[in-house]
Amino acid sequence: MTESTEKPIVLIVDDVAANIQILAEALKAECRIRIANNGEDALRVAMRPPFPDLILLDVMMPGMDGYEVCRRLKDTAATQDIPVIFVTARDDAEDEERGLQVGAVDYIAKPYRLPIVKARVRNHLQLKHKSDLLEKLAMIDGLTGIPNRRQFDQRMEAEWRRAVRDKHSLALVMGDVDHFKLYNDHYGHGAGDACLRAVARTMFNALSRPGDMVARYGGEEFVVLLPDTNLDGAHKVAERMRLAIQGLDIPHLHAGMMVVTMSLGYAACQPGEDAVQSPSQLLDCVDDGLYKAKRSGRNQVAT
Ligand code: GH3
Ligand code: MG
Ligand code: MG
Ligand code: MG
Repeated sequence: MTESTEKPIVLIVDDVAANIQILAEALKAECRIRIANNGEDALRVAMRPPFPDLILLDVMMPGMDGYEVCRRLKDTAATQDIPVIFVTARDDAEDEERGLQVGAVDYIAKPYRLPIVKARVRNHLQLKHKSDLLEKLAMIDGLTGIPNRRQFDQRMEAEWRRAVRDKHSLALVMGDVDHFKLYNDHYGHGAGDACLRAVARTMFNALSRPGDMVARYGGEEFVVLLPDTNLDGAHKVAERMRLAIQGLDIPHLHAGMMVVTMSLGYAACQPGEDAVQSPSQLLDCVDDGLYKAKRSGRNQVAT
């Protein structure tokens, strides 16, 4: 489900319009209904956002049958987690077994009783909602609420492939809070946590494009992913972030400026056409920049 307040989307697939009608009528109070009259249409609807939260799928249809539709949904990253329930007149055990084998979560044979269909749909929608929530939580850093390293790694891989395909540049900024161990030692771990939250919020607010991303990479280290951005653009973002963090004016008696500051490295490359051959090599570059910024006295940016 995209929004917890929005009704879930259910796609009903059947070659007989009257069959769709019955199910749609039964579910429309609780769900937003999408329909498809054949397998090809079903795949088209299912593979475009907003994705359905559940699919009710007929087996026997002219052209592509329900088993094949299900198999293809399960083979596609964007749709493989959408629960599929077969609703079909084929009621022998072999058919049911086959339906479950191709990845359906449930199998309802006709004649069915509508209240039971509704209850099963509701149950599977609830499970889907919970697993969506868990997946989202697994991608978020618990302390700061921004994306975690796991989400960063996934986005990085995707943006790298996209940059190769579109011949775009790709840039990274890596920031590390200066003398943060001393900050914790002097102000306490609770204050340290609050400081990290403020730093995360500030970096997030310093992003300017919708495709940009800032993630918590490790303890007091943050990484910024900048698609379609060159070295000059990365330098600007890094410097904007450095100034914004210094501007927070968080007292830090043991830091050079007497306030919390950050050192940042930045790097950019042309994926597929460059000496930099992989996401991890670009990360090495940005790490080198960060190391340089630290060595040159902190509270600065370097590449
Ligand atoms: P430098 O300027 O060279 O980066 O020095 P530093 O002290 O920041 O670097 P160091 O890597 O030695 O210390 C990082 C500190 O960050 C150590 C650890 O206690 C603190 N830290 C890491 N994660 C968290 C966290 O989640 N909360 C708090 N409060 N502190 C954290
Ligand atoms: Mg049919
Ligand atoms: Mg560090
Ligand atoms: Mg540090």
